Amino acid sequence: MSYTAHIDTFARDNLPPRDRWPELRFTLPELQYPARLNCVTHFLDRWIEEGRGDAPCLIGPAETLTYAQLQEQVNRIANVLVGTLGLVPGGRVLLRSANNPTWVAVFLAVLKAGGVVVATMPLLRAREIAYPLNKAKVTLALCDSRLAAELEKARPLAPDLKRVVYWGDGPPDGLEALMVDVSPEFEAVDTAAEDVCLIAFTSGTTGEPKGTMHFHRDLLATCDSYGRHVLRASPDDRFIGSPPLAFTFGLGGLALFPMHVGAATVLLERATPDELLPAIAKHRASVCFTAPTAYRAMLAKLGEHDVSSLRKCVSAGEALPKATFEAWHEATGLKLMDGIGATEMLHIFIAAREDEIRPGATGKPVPGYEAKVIGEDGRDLPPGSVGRLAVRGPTGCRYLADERQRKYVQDGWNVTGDTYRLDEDGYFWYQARSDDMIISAGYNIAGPEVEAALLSHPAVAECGVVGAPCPERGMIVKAYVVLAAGERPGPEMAKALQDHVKQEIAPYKYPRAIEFVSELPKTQTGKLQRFALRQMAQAASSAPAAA
Ligand code: 3UK
Repeated sequence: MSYTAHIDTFARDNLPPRDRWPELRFTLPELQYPARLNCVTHFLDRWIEEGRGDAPCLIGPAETLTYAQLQEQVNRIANVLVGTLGLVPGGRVLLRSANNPTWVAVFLAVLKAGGVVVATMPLLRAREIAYPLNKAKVTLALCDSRLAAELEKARPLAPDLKRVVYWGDGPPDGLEALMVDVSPEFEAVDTAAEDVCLIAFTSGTTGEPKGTMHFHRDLLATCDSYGRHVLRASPDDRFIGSPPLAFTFGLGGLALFPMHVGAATVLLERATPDELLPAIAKHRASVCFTAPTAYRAMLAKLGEHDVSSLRKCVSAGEALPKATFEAWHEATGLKLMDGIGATEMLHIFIAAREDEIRPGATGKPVPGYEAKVIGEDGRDLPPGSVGRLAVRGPTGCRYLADERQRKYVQDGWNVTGDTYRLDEDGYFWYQARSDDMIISAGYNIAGPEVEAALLSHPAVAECGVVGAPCPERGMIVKAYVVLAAGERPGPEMAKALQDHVKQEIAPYKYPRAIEFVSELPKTQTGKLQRFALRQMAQAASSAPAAA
């Protein structure tokens, strides 16, 4: 066995066997890493050593932290984790909060102490929080006190969770109180480049979310590939955006990329398009990360805000429609930078720098990555054909104890589940998701999970949930519902079912459209035909609106 700093070896023990990993390739000089590294040294400690400790780092709702101030907080939290809370290298820590400076400080502290962060989306409900707690065998949670209710509800469902420390409203045993009496110094644990430091959960198409495991090296590799070669930010930049830090799109765009170049980042707890625009103006932000639907929504209100500070706008999470690219260019003079990323890959692997963008295409493989289009049989397809996207590079998929590893990684390549076309010039053109995932306003939503929530309502006999096309959100969640005998269809029933789903699972997953039907299309073996439902949804949305 190679070197590890982990004393608790759960994460390492539950990596897939090495022969099922994707081939990891380090083809650029900047992707050559030593066998031991703690990425926090590069993201944080380096800047203080280089005399740049007074540069602004995190701009939050209440406070701005310089790199030196953040380092002190990180060190104190790391001392609390190790000294007071008994974290050992390799131990998993659940992190739960909206985007704010404390999220970043706790994240870096866990990594500096050799621990593993398990991040959860702030909107998740108790059952959805319990799943990663149990799957990753988490014993310790750090949580914003404003999100205490659902975590407390999750506790009886997650027996391994022994201790929860809250921050925010100053309880006597809260994080702030524990930080007072500890040292502001902490030496980074000498982790291996391949020690796991992050388990990020994806929402699966069927059933359970998948835990993707990332190493210290991966967090640097995404910065040395996409960050360095495509984004090309400078220390003077101010980053801003909407994705949760618990989603790797947000982690990279709002924490890793800025800190890798010593820039500042504005962290907004709420970042709807209506909130993002004034924040860009107020903070004179220069680099923005959000979903294509948010750019589309902001377009209508651009005139009311001064966004002249913007220099680079990154769009990811779902395909960027050419019309949105063109309208944004028209309105701001800026070219939206589309990029496809995935939780499994950590961040973006196909994109284009501004001067190489071809509107409508996602781009070319990010330096350090290779991509190709393959057929159903796994063989390479020539340019022009439509097929399955396969990629490889310095990062790649390693699921936590999950058989679906065999599906995502084939012949050493990551097969993302997307359908693409490669053109003669090497540009990749997105076609569709190959599977059932509904991507609505940048969120991934699994139909079966919404179905399960609907079915727990007594009035629902049967249901099927698919994505229906929507100009604003890309897709909306649409439910086809067969009611139980004696129940009356209508707007009141639809509203009751929507409210019910919002109570059961994260509210953003609720079905925005509900259609009552007398039966669902089924296969001979009794299985729901999603394909047929999608066709119905498609036909309904393209039909002229009923008078
Ligand atoms: C889809 C896109 C077309 C695609 C993500 C940037 O979205 C991210 O991660 P997820 O695991 O979903 C991955 C899937 O989302 N997708 C993402 N970006 C695009 N489709 N054009 C795009 N530009 O189906 C992909 O397989 O939620 C995005 C960085 C980090 C991320 N985790």
